[in-house]
Amino acid sequence: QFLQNIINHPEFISGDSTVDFVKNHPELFVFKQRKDRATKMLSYLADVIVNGNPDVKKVDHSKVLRKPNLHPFNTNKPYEKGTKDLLTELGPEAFSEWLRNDPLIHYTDTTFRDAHQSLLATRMRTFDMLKIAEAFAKDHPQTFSMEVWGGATFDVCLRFLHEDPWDRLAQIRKAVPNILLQMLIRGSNGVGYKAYPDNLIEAFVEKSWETGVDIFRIFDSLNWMKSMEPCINFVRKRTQGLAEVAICYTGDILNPQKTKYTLDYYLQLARQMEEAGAHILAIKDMAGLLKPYAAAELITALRETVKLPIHLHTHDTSSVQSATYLKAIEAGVDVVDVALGAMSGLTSQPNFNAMVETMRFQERHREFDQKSLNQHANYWETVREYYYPFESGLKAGTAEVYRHEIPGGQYSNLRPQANALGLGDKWEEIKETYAEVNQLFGDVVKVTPSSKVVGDMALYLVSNDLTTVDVLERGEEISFPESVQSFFKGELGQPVGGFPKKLQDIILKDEQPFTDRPNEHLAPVDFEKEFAAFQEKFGKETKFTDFLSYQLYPKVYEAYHKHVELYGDVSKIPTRLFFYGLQPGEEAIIDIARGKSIVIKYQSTGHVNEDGMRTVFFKLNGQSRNIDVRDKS
Ligand code: BTN
Ligand code: 3PY
Ligand code: ZN
Repeated sequence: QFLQNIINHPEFISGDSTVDFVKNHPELFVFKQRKDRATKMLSYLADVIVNGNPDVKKVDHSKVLRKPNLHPFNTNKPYEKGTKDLLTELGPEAFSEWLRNDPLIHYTDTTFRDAHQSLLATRMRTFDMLKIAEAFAKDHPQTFSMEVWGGATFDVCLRFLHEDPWDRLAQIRKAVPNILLQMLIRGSNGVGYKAYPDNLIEAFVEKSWETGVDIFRIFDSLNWMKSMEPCINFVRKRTQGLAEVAICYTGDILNPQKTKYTLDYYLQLARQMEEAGAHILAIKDMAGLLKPYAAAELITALRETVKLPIHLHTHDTSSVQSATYLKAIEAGVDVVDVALGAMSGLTSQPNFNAMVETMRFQERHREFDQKSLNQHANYWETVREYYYPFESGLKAGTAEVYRHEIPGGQYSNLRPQANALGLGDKWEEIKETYAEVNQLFGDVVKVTPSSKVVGDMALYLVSNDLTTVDVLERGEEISFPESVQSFFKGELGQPVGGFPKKLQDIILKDEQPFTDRPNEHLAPVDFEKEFAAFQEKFGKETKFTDFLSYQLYPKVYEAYHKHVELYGDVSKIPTRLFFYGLQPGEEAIIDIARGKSIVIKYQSTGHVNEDGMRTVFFKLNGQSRNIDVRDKS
């Protein structure tokens, strides 16, 4: 601040300053506020106290939030060896072979990624994960992997939680050195919603591996091999991790009327993935459409078709997906994705605890300490309560999903989006329109980002009182949402069976679509030049990973960076305080760095003055500290 005051002084800027400049200007020593770490944190809390957290639309004052129920565990207990150690020992090829031949069923825990993406709009904070991550790794070292990164978490981390996603990954890695960590990557779309230059994806993959990712679950939102191939190669070339390539499952292979996504279609795709260098084959059933008897057929046929181990992922939107897992396990699937009790079910994954128990005394059972698994689930039950503003409101399983085919991760998002557009009471119509748009588009694979295109179109039609028939009959007069235009231009790649030509002409008007990889139209990133320019703009202390975040999400990163300048590292703030602030008289101890904690006591807030400001009175480590905040109401 002092230095800032000097260098911004007009006399100093004009070059008129002398050696006595500092002595002649005592006012330079009057600092508005010393913005140390603690003050920044107080500024954040003061703002939440006065204005609320802008991400929380409605605070329920009657909610009683229990203290997170963390069971006591011995931090001195050593880590038992796990799959991460095995991968290091064997290397990816031999590891893949080992997995394929291991007779017992394996489990991937999705609690840190897909479970909260699908139940709580991706809002789970690093703070709540870190409190239990080490205990999980020590209590359940026989877990196959933990999905902890990628998908929508990257964006939401920066945009809404104001956290550095790379830092989250590094910290989880430190707490979990023994179990494989996995991420979800959208092939050429990385962790974004559009195509990125190939060399950016390459750098992203390499840094992700260095920071802690072992398994890269690679998919393309249209099941387009061409879009996945570069990413598969980057994982093989730049890392010693595993390329897990995912078939996105849609439709119903048992329905003879459905001729697009047939068993043969999936088998052929699996062969191409094996040829492209996959270490593991994943079935990514993002909407939970894979029914039990279909799973039996699919897994049996896949085991005969490829030599790869098979990893099954589903969402329990219909509530019957644990039956799908049972059938898949009988048919020889190698790994299934589950989430800890309190974070499971409905649009999330099937229940880890219950699945383990179901398998007990069966041939393929893998032993887990059930009492401990339940303790972990209980922790999440209490933590989940803090996130009530982000619950989707779905109360029971629904067979409607077989009609609308909305992915679990999108479901919890589409509804608030609809509410925000004032379409809350048209939810039924939106789901139905989603299904109709899918047919209009030629029955496409729907998963991020293609699912977002279908969702945008459905919202657009409903809010403008249009039908899919109107689109075909008088589409010339309609200006379609940007994401829809971009999709039909080929910017997300090519859908199975191509675009419906007539509709494509209507939407693109005179524009020409492309049919090759959208990435081929993008200039590669000049890392040296652009990283230097980035540091020029955001400061020398920024890291290469910051630069990658910026490349993927420029505006989001910029806002995040500004937030950090104002408020510091808010990831250290306990979740209840982060979302709801403190109550008058409340005291909190916050660990702001390793071995360094501060005691904050919130006392009161003053009246709003003529400039629209309020003073928030705190005690920081027993000393008075006042923060002025603009009242935005
Ligand atoms: C899916 O469609 O398969 C998953 C959707 C993921 C939702 C994320 S959350 C933030 C962002 N905003 C959206 O509208 N969708 C994504
Ligand atoms: C994502 O891409 O975020 C998904 O979870 C897709 O299902
Ligand atoms: Zn999923």
